[in-house]
Amino acid sequence: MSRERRMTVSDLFQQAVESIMEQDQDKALAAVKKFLDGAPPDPMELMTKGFVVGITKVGDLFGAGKLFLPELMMSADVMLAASRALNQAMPDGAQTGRSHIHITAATVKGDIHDIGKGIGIALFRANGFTVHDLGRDVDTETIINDAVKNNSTVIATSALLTTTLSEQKKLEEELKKAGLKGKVKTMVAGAPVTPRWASRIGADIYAEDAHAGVQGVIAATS
Ligand code: B12
Repeated sequence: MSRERRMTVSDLFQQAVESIMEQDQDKALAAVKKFLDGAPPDPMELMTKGFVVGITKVGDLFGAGKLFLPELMMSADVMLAASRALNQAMPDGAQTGRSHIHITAATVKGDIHDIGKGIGIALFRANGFTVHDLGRDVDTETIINDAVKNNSTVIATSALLTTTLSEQKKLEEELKKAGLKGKVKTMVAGAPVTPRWASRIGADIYAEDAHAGVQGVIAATS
């Protein structure tokens, strides 16, 4: 890749960051289009090096009381539009021979954050897994029922609030009660989730990010 090309790509990362901070959907989608026009080997790179950086900055400003909920919501909307546009460019995982591996995915009860889950699911699908996306604010019983119905190999949950982390613990407890612990592997993810939390509650896989999630499923099934 030439030096000039590298500069262009890093300019697009910067444009993506700014689009989230400025709540500017046109700017975001223009960055996506320009990025995809360059036929990047990893379409998600614009997400991780651009949009995620932007939403993290917005979250920090919100946490510090320098930005308010309506702006946070508008930034999140821009983020979701960018995610959808990038997801469409993800490779089709049909040729991988992994479609028999089912994953039940959800954001836990009480939590409506689903941007990270969306990225995780896009990568799971691009890697050939069959994903049952239950959405957000999903209770434990619904998650377990879906995993049983679809004979899922992995249940992946996302929690973004310190107050909803306990739902991941509850899932482990309910799986134990139902005699399913070990039969279906659990993956925990979300910004406040740590390897320590995962091991404390007895989760099988900790996914720091979407790529780690894919590697975790591959390791659990090979
Ligand atoms: C966007 C956002 C929102 C949006 C969510 C929109 C949506 N559709 O998701 C909106 C505006 C709705 C929102 C609402 C709220 N939010 Co909010 N939000 C955020 C923000 C800024 C970004 C989250 C995000 O999408 N990050 C980008 C993604 C990519 O990161 P991620 O989710 O961590 O995902 C990565 C990994 O964790 C992992 N991953 C995550 N899930 C999964 C799933 C799978 C399967 C896999 C494989 C991997 C994976 O992979 C991803 C990267 O590859 C965070 C700040 C932050 N830094 O986290 C605050 C934040 C989480 N929110 C916060 C708060 C307080 C709220 C509200 C309570 C605000 C309010 N007063 O109403 C409400 C909660 C509503 C509810 N009941 O859930 C606090 C939480 C504080 C705490 N200690 O719990 C934060 C930390 C902001 C802050 N600094 O104070 N929020």
